[in-house]
Amino acid sequence: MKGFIFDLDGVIVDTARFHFLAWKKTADELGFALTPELNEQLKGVSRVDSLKKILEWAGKEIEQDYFERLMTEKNEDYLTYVERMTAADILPGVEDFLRALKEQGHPVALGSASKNAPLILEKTGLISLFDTIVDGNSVKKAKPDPEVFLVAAEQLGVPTGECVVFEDSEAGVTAANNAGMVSIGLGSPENLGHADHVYSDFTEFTPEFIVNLQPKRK
Ligand code: B16
Ligand code: MG
Repeated sequence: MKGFIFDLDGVIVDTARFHFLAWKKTADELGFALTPELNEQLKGVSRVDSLKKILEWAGKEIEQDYFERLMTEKNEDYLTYVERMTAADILPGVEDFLRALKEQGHPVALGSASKNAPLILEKTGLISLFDTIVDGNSVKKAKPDPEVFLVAAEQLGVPTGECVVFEDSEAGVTAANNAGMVSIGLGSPENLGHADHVYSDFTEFTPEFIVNLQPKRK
């Protein structure tokens, strides 16, 4: 396998808890109590679709202006947490794994729904390890659509069948499968059972794992 594509939230850093705190404030304003269980369904989902889901759960319909204002306020609140991020926020084993890939000369891309992805990679000091960043600013279709990963493969100059995707969300694994790439789920086999391989985190990978990865049969 040649190209390696990483999701951001839940794979490289755990920003889900910051998204949760910020969306909880929005939900409170709408008179709705957002639970950690419901927040699971917002993982990997774009900002606009996340607010649509919260409004649906709250049983509310609002004007476009108010919708825009809630999105802006949520993002401003989320950014107060992101501003404080450092390399200490990188999930276990990720940095060593990324450095090993670079040393072996593999092209590496980010494939995330977040519009804040470049800022988070700057804050954690990882940005120079990526050859290209494909994020919520550069793609239109949300996961499970494969667009984000197909664009990443194209920008890396690697055929889709020779790419591996690391994902923590159900929709993200489906997107990788839809792209015809090898999908590696980070999390629990209960919700990521459709991935080609499932691991709890990057400390579980051995160097042989990458060498022995086989392209997906069509
Ligand atoms: P932003 P990923 C996703 O990141 C998050 O999982 C999701 O909760 C968030 O709503 C989305 O990014 C958009 O983020 O508001 O920063 O543009 O998992 O695709 O890296
Ligand atoms: Mg994710």
